[in-house]
Amino acid sequence: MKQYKELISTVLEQGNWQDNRTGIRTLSVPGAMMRFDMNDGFPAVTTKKLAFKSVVGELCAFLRASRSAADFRALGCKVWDQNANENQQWLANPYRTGTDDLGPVYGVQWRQWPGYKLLDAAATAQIADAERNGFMQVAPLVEDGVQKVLMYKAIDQLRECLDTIVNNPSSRRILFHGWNPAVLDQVALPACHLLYQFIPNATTREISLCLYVRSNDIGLGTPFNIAEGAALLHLVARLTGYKPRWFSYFIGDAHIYENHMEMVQEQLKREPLPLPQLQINSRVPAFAETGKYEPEWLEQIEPSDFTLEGYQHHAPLTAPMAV
Ligand code: UFP
Repeated sequence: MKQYKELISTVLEQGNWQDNRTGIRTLSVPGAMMRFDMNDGFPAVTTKKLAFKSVVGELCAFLRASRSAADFRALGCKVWDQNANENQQWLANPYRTGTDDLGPVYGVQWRQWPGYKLLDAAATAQIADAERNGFMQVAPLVEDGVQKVLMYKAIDQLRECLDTIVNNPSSRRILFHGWNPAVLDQVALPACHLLYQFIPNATTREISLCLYVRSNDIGLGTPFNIAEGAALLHLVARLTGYKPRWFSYFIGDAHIYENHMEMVQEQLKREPLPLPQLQINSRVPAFAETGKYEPEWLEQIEPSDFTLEGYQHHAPLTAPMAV
């Protein structure tokens, strides 16, 4: 995780102070990138302790399309409590359904993106094709004097990625998106890590992931998000018969909060330690061994199915999260 230290140094040396909605200033750099080779080990931060249980808890909750902080807590992840119940803007949002509700955050978009089509009622071939593709007719309506049919499908973007990795690995369109403009006003937090693209190589049997994060809190968010993306890459690789390889991590607004300076400075003094290995429980079938494609493990996997082996780290460091 030398690259994490380099990112901290870059922001400290080249960053500019910026104001933002949280009221806590940040030192920010517009655009940063890191690339991790999974052959070097699992990219867990070593200059402090990674909250690994919370990382895999959140990942499992996303995979189950959870929208309640209670579901995240039940899986071992408390990081959503503040966003659900302390952010004044969210508390006043008419779409919030009650305590712990987060709205249709990440996982809902990953697994149940609300997709609509408005088709001419006369275009029967189009309607039939949409129905074959899983869309259903929800309502007839008239637009500009033309009779139309409104169709709906909850799109499981992640499942479609896995299907494509298995059936058409040379595709350069294997991606899922968390940024749904139609629901930005309905969520406790618009997606930060938002564009995931898988790149399998059918010859080497290696699979890589490119992730774009629009806004990243380098002190607290970045180590968490790197580990979560890498764990997802390992899981997808296992379920589709590939070996995880490169994880490229792109950041838009890369920032360090003013009250995190001590935490990051302390890490610059520490030497990175050898990386651990990620193990996924053998009960989760490896396609490469069984020859059976079982994508339903996406929602069946438990946080306890992920283990970090040989994780060495320096003393834990904490700092307040800006909400
Ligand atoms: N943030 C992350 N990673 C996440 C997440 C949030 O770094 O996974 F959900 C940070 C980035 C930023 C704040 O500091 O939370 C979100 O604020 P904004 O929406 O104003 O960018």
